[in-house]
Amino acid sequence: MTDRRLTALSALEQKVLWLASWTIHHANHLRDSPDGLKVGGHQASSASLATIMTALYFAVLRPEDRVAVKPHASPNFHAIQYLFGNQSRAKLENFRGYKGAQSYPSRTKDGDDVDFSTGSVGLGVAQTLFSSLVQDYVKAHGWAKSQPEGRMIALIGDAEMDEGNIYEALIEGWKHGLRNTWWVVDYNRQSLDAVIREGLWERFEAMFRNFGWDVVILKYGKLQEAAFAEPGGERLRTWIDTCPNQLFSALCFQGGAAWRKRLTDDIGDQGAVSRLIDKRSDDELARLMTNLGGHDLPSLVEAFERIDHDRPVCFIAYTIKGFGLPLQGHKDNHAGLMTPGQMDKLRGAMNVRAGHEWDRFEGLALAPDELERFLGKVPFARKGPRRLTAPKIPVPETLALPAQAAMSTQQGFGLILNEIARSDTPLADRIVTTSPDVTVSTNLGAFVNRRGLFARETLADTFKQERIPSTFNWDFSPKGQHIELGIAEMNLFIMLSALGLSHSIHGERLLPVGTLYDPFIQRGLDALNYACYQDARFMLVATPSGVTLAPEGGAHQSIATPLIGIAQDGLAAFEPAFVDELATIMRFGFDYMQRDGGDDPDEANWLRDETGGSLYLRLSTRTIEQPQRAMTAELTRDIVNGAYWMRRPGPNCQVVIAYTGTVAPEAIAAAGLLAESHRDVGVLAITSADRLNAGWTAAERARQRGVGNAMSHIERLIAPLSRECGFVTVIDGHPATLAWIGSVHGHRLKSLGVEHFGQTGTIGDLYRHFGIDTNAILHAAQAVISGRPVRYLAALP
Ligand SMILES: Cc1ncc(C[n+]2csc(CCOP(=O)(O)OP(=O)(O)O)c2C)c(N)n1
Ligand SMILES: [Mg+2]
Repeated sequence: MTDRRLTALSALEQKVLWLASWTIHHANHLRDSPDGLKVGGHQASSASLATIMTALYFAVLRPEDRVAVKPHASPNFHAIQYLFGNQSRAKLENFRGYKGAQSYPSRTKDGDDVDFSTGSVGLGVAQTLFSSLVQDYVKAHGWAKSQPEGRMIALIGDAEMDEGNIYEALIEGWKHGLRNTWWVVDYNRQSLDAVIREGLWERFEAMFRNFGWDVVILKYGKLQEAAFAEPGGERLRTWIDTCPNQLFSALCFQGGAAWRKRLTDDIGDQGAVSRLIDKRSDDELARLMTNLGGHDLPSLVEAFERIDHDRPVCFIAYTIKGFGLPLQGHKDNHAGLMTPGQMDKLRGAMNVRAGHEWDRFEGLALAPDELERFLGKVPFARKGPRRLTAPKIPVPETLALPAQAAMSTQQGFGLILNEIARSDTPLADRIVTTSPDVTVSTNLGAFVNRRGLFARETLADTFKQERIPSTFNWDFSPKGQHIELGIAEMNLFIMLSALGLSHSIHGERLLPVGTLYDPFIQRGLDALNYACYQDARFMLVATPSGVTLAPEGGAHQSIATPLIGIAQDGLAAFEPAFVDELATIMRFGFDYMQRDGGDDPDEANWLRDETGGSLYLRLSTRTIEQPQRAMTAELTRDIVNGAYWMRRPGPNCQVVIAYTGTVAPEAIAAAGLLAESHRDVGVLAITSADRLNAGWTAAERARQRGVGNAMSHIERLIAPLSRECGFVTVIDGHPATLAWIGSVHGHRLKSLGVEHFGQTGTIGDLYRHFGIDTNAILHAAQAVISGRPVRYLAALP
């Protein structure tokens, strides 16, 4: 590296460390913080990565590269963007404040070009891997020709490597021939609570090599390398190599005199090495001992630039947590904060005048115009903001509906996708399906038969070649449109997150459809939440669900997922009962996924209909009779908004049965029986408790803020009912999903659903057991109707 480059990079490294520290200090001590909350976890963690991030952002990265930054290094990231002119002083001053720079880099909430959000450790790491696989997918399909291949880079805390989802991703990456992925482990040997186990790097090294990764260990800086070449240097190296993590950290904290004492005690009577130690001042000795690979700009830049292949690389970079700050190395430093006195000292050491703390080039050895020129030439920033866009893929007015008298929604899903797969449309070409080893059992088989599996290299189905009859054609090719995953559900969600950001990261729109068994949403829930937080766009199809899967296994029954569907931000949840509803919802979904999420949703469109989002369809394997009806514009709109009258209540309606999903036959049968004793019974088909509920709360908030005429879909639907009318709700899921409807206009309501799971049996057995069958609905109706008794009641089990 030339001297000029090194001088500029060193100046910027100093500035990153300063600005990040000042940002945190400002948030803690200089901003009004009535709740007294302090910024913990950032100071030491950021300092640990300051050199590595300087090397990457100011020297190594290219505009097409994408980075997931360790959550607590977000002050470094914002400081770097500030130096590039992409982040404002106001946002830095308001770090962690309302609409200020975010604690953890956020794609959706930060405005300074964050590539991947981080926060829940481990997820951003895996996201880089899947994003690289998606880049391969896009390239293999002949798209994004003008966009150079980027490297997907994760900056990882060493304790973050404890997260299991990283290893699940590693396996998946190996299966798919992962390329262009760099993981840089900030090996500071400290976590939140403690100093980590000895020798962990050896396990990491062996494991990564095992999975075909190149491993680069950055242990010593240039100063150390030079000292090792001096007489006695080898002895010093051996001492460093065998020094326990705890002791090394403690000495880093204590500084030069402590290093001298310890080294002299341990190896100081050995001639040459004594001279090596003695000829250095305390400061020089401390600088030498803390000159680890991860804090040495020339070593880092060289190591990164030496990579001349596209195989994945793991860099294990030795660092010191809190490097360059008075809390460096202390085992309690995770939440450590610098005192105003310490900050003054740092300010002095960095030549920053009071009142000039935010000046970009204050106190640096290099002239501002020279640094400005250097920054102007930094490759990473040459193209400006790096977010890409992609046009919308047209979605036909309607999706072809399978014509079968009786079907399950799961079966219908497979048939609808099959029809799309047969069509020669951009919609069909841009759909990419993926599933964690449940492709066939969630009915994706027909789509995969037509559109093939994706792999960078063609691989024919041996069974087909051998002419062994099989329902499924398992051919892999670069043009395939199904990405087969192993069982790990976390991988499904992070894959959907990566596929669902393709328009923004790779400049090519994909319409991802992922399937899994409904209960296993809970296995991957944090990753699903992460995908939503990043505003990735996908259609999640979960089937089978509830206790309706009956004999298939009590362990697989899902109860909580309808509530997840309501509560998960960024995800519009639907649970259709009939396949024509499903086709309507999927049609809406492919459009909704592509709507522009640029703005925050406001009170008027709380349903995010303008901003769009992802979808969750909870489907079932239960075959039920399909209604023969025309899909009118009104019905379409109501299905999308969350509910419609399956049987419109008359003027004397005393009871409404509101159902969701696969219990439709029970609800309709109960209404039929009730009609014999009670007039005008209504049946409300709820296709989305989520959207219905969101609309209601949004309208209420709007009214509270003065929009007097705001009215939601559910309010409008039930407005004609008298206050005396009772409600029975029923769902194969937690009864709280629909219970809130009683509060909309103050109706008496009984909510039926499932609260315990694990029992197997036929659907009839289980509906009776859990009290969601026709008889249970009649009992509940009896409880909410005043007056005449309900006929046909049998005893409940
Ligand atoms: C899934 C998850 N669990 C726990 C946390 C809380 N947490 C944040 S950072 C951290 C320790 C991180 O240690 P390391 O990855 O080594 O980074 P360092 O602090 O050394 O920079 C923990 C436990 C989190 N952010 N995400
Ligand atoms: Mg650490």
